[in-house]
Amino acid sequence: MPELFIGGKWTAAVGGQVREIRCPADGTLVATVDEAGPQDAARAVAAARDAFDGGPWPATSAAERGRLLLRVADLLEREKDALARAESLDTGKRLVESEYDMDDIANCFRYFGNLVASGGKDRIVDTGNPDADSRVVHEPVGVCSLITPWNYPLLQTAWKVAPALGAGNTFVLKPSELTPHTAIILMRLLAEAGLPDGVANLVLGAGQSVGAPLTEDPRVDLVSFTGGLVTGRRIMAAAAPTVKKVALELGGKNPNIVFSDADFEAAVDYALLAVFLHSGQVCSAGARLLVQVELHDAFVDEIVRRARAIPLGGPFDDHARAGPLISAGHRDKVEAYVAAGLAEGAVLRCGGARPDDPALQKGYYYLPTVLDDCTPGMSVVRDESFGPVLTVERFRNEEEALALANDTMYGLAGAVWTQDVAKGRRVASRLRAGTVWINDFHPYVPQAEWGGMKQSGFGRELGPAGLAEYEEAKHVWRNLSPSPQRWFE
Ligand code: TXE
Repeated sequence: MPELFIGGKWTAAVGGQVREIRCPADGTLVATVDEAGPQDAARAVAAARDAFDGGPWPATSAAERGRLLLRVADLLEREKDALARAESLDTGKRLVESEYDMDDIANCFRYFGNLVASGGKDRIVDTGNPDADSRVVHEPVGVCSLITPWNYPLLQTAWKVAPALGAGNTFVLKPSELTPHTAIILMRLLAEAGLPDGVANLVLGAGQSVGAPLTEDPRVDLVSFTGGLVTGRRIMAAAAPTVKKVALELGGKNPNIVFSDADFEAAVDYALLAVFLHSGQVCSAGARLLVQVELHDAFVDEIVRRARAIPLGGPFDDHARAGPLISAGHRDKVEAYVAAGLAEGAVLRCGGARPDDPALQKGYYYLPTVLDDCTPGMSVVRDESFGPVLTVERFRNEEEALALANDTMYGLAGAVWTQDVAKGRRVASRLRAGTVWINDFHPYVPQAEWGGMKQSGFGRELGPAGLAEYEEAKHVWRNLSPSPQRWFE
């Protein structure tokens, strides 16, 4: 069966192109899928436009839209095993991590389903004028281009698709060309749940040939993008001529601040989780460890001891705790950042190489790496390496910790470790980031907004604001007893 989904039909690419999808853990061929081009992007936008302008979905009641999202959540649970397996084959991620993701994805649909069905957002405005009826209602934005990355393929998709549908929009989804499979399954489930034809459309392919047209097409009203900073800047520029609404989540270079009064065991454990989860390919990864000088030696020694012991392996290796990087090119990039850091004076404490294990040679593995004695000017500290690379900097006091933490163009997430409640709160309030954890790292819930400050982007996903991104507020004023005003007399 062809893999593009346009106007309710499965279709091949007009140009007849296909792409091989290979598992990053060992390079084996997962499948060959249709590779769309600009004409397919245009067909998909046309279908989404028709479904918005003339189809039933935007006018469907909020209660019914909410019910559909709840049905999708049930179907996602039913297909959890197949989805998790597909996600792991595409990404190389451990199966157990994909299974966690699938639970979160069903919960995301459930959250937005309930939020939408509960309604209550529209309001009557008290104008003080008994002859006027003034209401503010919420309507869908229109046709949305949803462009997603490869690190959490279906999760990032769910954060966009669930609120976009909940608000009554139609969309064209373009997942990363490296990880298309769970998006294909999602389309089947949306159709099974009863979504009308043309509301959900899927095109697969490269950023330049399929993604870019989705950001330029005048028939598109909104672009929601999660991915890299450079692509985000391009998308913002591409959306400007037609003044589309844009929401961007562009990653981070997130500080993890550890004060000397932190709970040592817990802080070490979470510092490892912060940076080495999914081999660092997490937008909120705690890649910059800022540690108070008194604690530095003992803390970093323990991190290094434990980082050396992290077993690497493929998605179905029960013994593995971390997997490969997404591609050979991405591993090259990570290696270049480490090399630059070392050239600039960082001290290699562990890792900094590919593993020797013969069983791992076909995958894009890279050892968990700790670089000590880092300074704010180093490129490995400033830029998102998006790999298993922890940089360590020292600070003397709270002011210095905050100055280092905020010395970044990004502002997605950050954490502070201290047993002093007031200090934790003070630091949290002064961190310029969209999410702050105190004595924790990585948890999120669909009820709470997610997004960045500074060049991590703008707009929010999840939470009530995550739904509002896909809505327009409209003021409707009704004059109950119109009479001439005679303004010009
Ligand atoms: O991302 P891209 P890449 C960061 C991370 C990584 C870097 C580059 O630092 O090393 O980005 O990764 C589509 N118009 N993040 O190159 O290009 C592309 O096809 C429209 C952080 O893989 O941003 C894919 O679907 N779309 C991040 C999506 O954009 C375009 C997660 C993301 O790919 C396009 C991933 C264009 N001109 C990487 N060019 C996070 N925030 O979590 C590409 N795309």
